[in-house]
Amino acid sequence: MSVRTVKQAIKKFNKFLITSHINPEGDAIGSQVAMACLLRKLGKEFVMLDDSPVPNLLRFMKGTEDISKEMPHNFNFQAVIILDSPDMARIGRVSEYIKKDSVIINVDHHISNVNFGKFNWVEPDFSSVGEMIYDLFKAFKMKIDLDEAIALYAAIMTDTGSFRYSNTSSKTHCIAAELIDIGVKPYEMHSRIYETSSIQDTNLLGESLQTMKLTEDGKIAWLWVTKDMLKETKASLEGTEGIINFARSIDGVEIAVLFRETGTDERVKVSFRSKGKVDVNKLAAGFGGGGHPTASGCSVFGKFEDVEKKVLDAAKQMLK
Ligand SMILES: [Mn+2]
Repeated sequence: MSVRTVKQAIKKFNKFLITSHINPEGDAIGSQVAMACLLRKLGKEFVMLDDSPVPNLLRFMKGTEDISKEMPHNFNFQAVIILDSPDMARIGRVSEYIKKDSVIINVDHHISNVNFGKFNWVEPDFSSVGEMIYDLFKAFKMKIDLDEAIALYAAIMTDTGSFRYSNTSSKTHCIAAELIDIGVKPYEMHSRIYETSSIQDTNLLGESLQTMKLTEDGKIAWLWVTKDMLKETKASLEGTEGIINFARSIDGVEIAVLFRETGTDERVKVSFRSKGKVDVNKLAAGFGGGGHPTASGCSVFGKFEDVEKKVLDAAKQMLK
């Protein structure tokens, strides 16, 4: 399905629920608020509802203050727009409000998307859902205002790693250029999103880097964030997001792996990054996770050493 299908679907309904995935980042939040602006311009009613709170560093985007954690009373939506989520599990407890007969409009760019909606617009070649929402504005021939441009730019910038990852296309840059012409200031956006880490988060980075190891051939780099490190440094979980990039940035590394001990159970959150030769979406899928060919993740139960060995063995297998 294409942008046109989603346009037709939106035209049909008047009351929408908009949501995105748990632990949202720039693309999830930016595309949600931009989507909300578009619906408002079309004269539609909507509620934005997320499982997780908006990360503090993304609250500068206008509209984020309208993202609620609870469903308002008497809001009977006719359709739900789910953004940046490959499956229903990713939206967390928001799925409790979605009934069997609810009309779902699924807008996503994950190659692992399972087409769970009535309307499915899935574009694995797009850098971000932000890029897709941009196309939706164009399909409706709607003008993009500065606040919307900021949200779309934040979405695109986050998911392309500041226009560095292999998902960055000439179209991505053309869209960015247009958003800049509307008034977005790239240095300001970069500073707001990437230069706001705390001393605690930076100390955690130091601790985690100490654990970095390389396979003998230098193609896999991995590192850990443990519960003890989080406790010691008083860092936030949000502060662990960029750590994996340090493993990926080593010359010769094809696969970077970050192991994070998060909850109280024996669950390890595993993130993967690839420089492009290895499809880490497939690697994550082997453990029940998913994502993109160059960025993916999964959760693995078990003892630390066992999880590490299992995951690294699978990664080595992928390189063969
Ligand atoms: Mn995304």
